[in-house]
Amino acid sequence: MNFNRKNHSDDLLRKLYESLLFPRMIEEKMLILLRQNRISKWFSGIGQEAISVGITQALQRDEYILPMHRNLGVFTGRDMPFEKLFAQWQGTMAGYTKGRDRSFHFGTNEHHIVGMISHLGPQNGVADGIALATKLKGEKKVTVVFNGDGGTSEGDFHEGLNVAAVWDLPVIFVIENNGYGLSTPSNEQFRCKSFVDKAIGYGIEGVQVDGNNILEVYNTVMLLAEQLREKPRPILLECITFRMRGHEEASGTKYVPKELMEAWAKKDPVDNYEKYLLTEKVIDTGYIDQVRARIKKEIEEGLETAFQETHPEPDTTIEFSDVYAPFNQVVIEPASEKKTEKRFIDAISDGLRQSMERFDSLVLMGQDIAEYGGVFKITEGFVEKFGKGRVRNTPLCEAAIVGTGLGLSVKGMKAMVEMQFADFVTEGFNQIVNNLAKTHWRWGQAADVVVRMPTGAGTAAGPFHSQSNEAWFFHTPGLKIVYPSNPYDAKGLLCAALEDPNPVMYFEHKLMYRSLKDAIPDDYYTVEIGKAKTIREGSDISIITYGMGVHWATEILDAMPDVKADILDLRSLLPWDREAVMGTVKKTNRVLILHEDTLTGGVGAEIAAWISEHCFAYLDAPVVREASLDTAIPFAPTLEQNFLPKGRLKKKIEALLEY
Ligand SMILES: Cc1ncc(C[n+]2csc(CCOP(=O)(O)OP(=O)(O)O)c2C)c(N)n1
Repeated sequence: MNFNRKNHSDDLLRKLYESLLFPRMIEEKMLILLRQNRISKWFSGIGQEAISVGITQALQRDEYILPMHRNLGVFTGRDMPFEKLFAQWQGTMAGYTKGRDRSFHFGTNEHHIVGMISHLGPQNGVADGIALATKLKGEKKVTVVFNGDGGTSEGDFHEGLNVAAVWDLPVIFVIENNGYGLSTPSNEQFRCKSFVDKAIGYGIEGVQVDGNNILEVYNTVMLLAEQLREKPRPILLECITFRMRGHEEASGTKYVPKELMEAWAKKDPVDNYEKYLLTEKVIDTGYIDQVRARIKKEIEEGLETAFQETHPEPDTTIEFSDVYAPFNQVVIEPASEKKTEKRFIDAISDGLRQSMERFDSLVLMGQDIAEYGGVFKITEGFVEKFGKGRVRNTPLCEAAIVGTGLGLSVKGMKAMVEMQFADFVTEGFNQIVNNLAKTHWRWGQAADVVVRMPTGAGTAAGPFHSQSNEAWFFHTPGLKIVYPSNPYDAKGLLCAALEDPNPVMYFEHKLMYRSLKDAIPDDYYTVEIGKAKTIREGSDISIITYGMGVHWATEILDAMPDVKADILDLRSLLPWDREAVMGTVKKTNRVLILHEDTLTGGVGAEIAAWISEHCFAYLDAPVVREASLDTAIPFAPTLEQNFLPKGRLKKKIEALLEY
């Protein structure tokens, strides 16, 4: 192994040596503890330490790193208190996630680290967001994100690189090429000879290093980081290495040929560097013994503290209270009486524009939203007013963009992501349900992202441009969902969603865009999230609904003058207004829940279950639901109308009244 010390001081060389020893010695201890059954699982990075250590030491302390499960050297390199790290792995209260997530799945802004979720890939989009924030703020900083070679097959990897390339984001995408993805060798994972070749495809530079050579890693990253700080752009850094242990300890390494193991054992990053330093007389055996003894003591002390702790005493109130970032919405009334007639779509545009004026840190991202103004023209004229930095056309990559939104939040900014159609949210689903929704609860980081969802049928647009998919998100703790049915609420709820530091799914019905108008306040105002609104009052039955359901119910009831009904517009689905629901049930004793989404497992199912559990004594009839058919959405207008619930509503109301 060739080591090039350049003109590094002896002190620096020793510092790198010590930094290499930390993860190695902790791991050796962990393997013993595992055999003693004192810890439950361990993902080993033995043999790969030079990568994490070299990179972390080459960066500035406040530059973000997004490590994976084999990058202990990142954590030790940022001088995290051992006892807290151990507590994290043990799942105790003193860890970084209050016992809620395991191993390296946590972040800490104090140390500028954003740890992975189990899913391989999403970290790349988040890194883009952090890098975008540094760029927009004019900070000259680099962000580093880690990937395994296996993980590069994930779409998230591709999307993350592509966005960084197009936006010239200062991100170093590290690939630790260690020969296997779990048990599957590289030749069954990808066909490219080396990952630097992939860089060409993204129009970026690729650099390959010997990942077992600490000085090569360190020198390369020092140089790259300096360049990227001055001239922001992404770099793909391939580190050739080998995983000397199983994917996790229980899985073993039987599938690795013995000769391969032996060959790589000779390239051990710690042993080789130690030998080099001894030869160079930078260290001697006395120094090695003394450093090892000191580190051993630190590890033992940290462990002692961590082992004194037990698993957290469950407190359900606390578990719930951390689901959302704290936010007490203060409803803002319009400053004046001034009103202008606006279509639903103009109300959305107005709310977005005023929120951009209010929050300098708000960034809008979506396909075709810049000069073109978005396919529905909601952001028309925004580029002229706010500039291309804050109004960003994105490549077609919903996952990376939602991840970018989270990365912006990590840096204290706000993001709005426009799905071109709500249907395409499938491509960003993982980022929403696993990253945005869970991050605050896991390690206290707010995900200040609003995802706008042009939704709904009625335009004969077929199965993939018409879906109502709010129920997919309704089931996910950590998200909020709002769904306005009129221009006033459209503006007020959007402004409220953008104020809220939590991830909010904002559903906007395409059919309402140009068909609804109303005189709404010119000034900025907000509508309370979680608050339903009674649209019509009557004592015979309650129709609990939202979105288009409000208009269908109104139209059908207009044609049934003898029926006196409450129409309750939920407006927010997560959280939904239980008090208002109970109020109307108590009043009419007969409930019909109506929504455009398909019936099975829809929002109505939850509300019906809740009513039967909590309002049974007030019911004179079973709670009934009307919703779309349990099929995909058909294209032909006749079929589409048959699919939607409106045509069945009158009969359902009559049956409920007759019960
Ligand atoms: C999206 C996703 N699919 C599957 C897994 C299960 N899994 C965890 S690690 C792993 C292999 C990863 O290989 P690689 O990226 O090369 O990293 P290495 O473990 O070799 O460091 C797999 C399949 C996962 N965590 N995420």
